[in-house]
Amino acid sequence: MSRNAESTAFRSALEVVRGVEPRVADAIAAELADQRESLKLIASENYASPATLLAMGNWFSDKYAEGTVGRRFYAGCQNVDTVEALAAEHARELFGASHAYVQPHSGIDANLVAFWAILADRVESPALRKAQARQVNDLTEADWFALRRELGNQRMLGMSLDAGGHLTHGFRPNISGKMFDQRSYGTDPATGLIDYDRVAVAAREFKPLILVAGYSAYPRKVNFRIMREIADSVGATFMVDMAHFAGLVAGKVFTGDFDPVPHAHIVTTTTHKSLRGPRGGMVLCGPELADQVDRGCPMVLGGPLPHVMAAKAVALAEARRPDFADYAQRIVDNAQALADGLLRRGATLVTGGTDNHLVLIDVSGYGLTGRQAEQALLDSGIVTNRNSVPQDPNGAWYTSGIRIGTPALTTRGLGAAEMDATAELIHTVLSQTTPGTGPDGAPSKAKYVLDPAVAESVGKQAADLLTPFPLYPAVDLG
Ligand code: DSN
Repeated sequence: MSRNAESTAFRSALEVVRGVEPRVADAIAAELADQRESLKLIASENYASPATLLAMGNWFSDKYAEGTVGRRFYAGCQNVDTVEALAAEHARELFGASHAYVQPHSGIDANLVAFWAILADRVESPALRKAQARQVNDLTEADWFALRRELGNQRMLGMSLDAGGHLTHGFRPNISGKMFDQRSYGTDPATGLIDYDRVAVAAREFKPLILVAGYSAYPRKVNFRIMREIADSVGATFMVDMAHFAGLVAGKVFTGDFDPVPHAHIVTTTTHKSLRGPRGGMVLCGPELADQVDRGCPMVLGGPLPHVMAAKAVALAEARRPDFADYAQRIVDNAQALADGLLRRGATLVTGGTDNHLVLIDVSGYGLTGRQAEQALLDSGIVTNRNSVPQDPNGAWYTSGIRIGTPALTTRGLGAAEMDATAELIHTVLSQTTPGTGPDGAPSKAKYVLDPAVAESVGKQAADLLTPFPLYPAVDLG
C-alpha cells in the first residue's frame, strides 16, 4: 500500500465517523496522538499494521457466522468462510500446527475453548457422550446431574500468579479458578527460575488433569519438552498459553525445546501481543482435540467476529514474511539491552535478566511499591504496568514490581542504543521518587513524591527518543 493510500484511508474513515458522532472521531484521533507521544513499554501491547487495522473496519462486522467453515448455522457465510479458512491456514503454516481455530475473541476465550476441549476429551461422562451424540433431548435430569458432577472439580496445575502465571490458569478471580481445583508451581526463591524438579513433584502429588505452562510476567524461556515429560508422567494433558510470546515462536526465536507447538497437546494465544495482530485469540492443537476445539462457538464463545478473523488472516500473513523473524529477534535483543542498562545502573531484576520480550523490575530496591513506580513513570511519559514479583509482600494491587516489554517500541524501530537511554530514564525516575504519606501522615503504598521538574525533563527526553521513530509515519490525519 502506498503511504498516500494509508493516509487517505484513515482520514476518510474519520471523516465518515465525524459526520455521525464527532466526539468518537476526536477520541480516535486523540488515541493515535497519545500512542505516538508515549514511550509504550507495556509488555502485552503492540502496534498492528495499517493493513491489519483496516481489515477490521468493514461489513464483515455485520455477519453472523456461528459454526465452522462450511458448516454454519446461518446462510450466506461464503466470504466469512474465505477469511476464516485463510486465517487458519496461515496459522497452521506459521506455527506448524495440524489444526488452528481462529474464532476466540480474546485470550480468556481461547483458554475456555481449550478447557472445554480437554474436559470433553478426557473426562469419562456417559451423559456427555450422549449429549455429544446430539441426543440432548434424551438426557434425563439424572444425566444432567451426573454430567455436572463428572465435569466439575477437575484438577489443574499452573504457574502461580506471583511467579508470573496468568489469572485464567485456575485463579479465583477468574472462572477457571471456580471450575477447577487448582494448585500452582512457583519459581525457585534463589534464582527466580522455574524448578522443573519441583514441578514434577507437584504433578506427582496433585495428579492434575491439565498441566498449564505459559505466563504473563516471567522473563525467561520455558522448556516445553521437560514440561511435556512431566505431564506424560502423570497422565495430564499439557496445555501452553503462549499469548505473551507467540511472536517469538512465530519468528523462530523460540525453537526446539522452547517452541510449545510440537510439545503441547493444545496451545492457546492472543493475536495482539508480540504477534502484532488484531485484538483476539486463537487455539492450535493436533487432530485428537480438533473436533472439540471447533465446538468453541457456541459452547463457550459468542458468534465469531468475521472482521477480526479477516484482520487475523492479514496479520498472520505478515508474520509469515521473513522480516517478521528479524522483528522477533530484535524484540529479544532490545529486552536484553534494556535489562543490561537497568542492571548496570543498579536496578534489581527478577531472575537477573531476560531471554524473552519482558523485564520485571523489583522496585522495592528503590524503596517503592509497584503502584508508586507505575504512576511516577507515567507522570514522566513512560507507560508501564505494575506487577507482582515472586512472594510479593505488597500483594496484587500495590505490588513490588514494574513489568516492561519491548514488542511495541521494537515495532517503531527503536534499538539497543534507545533501550539504554530508556533504562537511564526509568532509573532516573525511580531513583528520584520517594514514598509519600496519607492524610494522617502514615506511610502510603500509593502516594509518592517526584519533583515535577524531573518528570517534565524525563518526559521531554522520552519524547525526543521517539522523534526519529514516528508511529504510523504514513498516516497524516491533517
Ligand atoms: N492483560 C494481559 C497482560 O497484560 O499480560 C494478559 O491478559
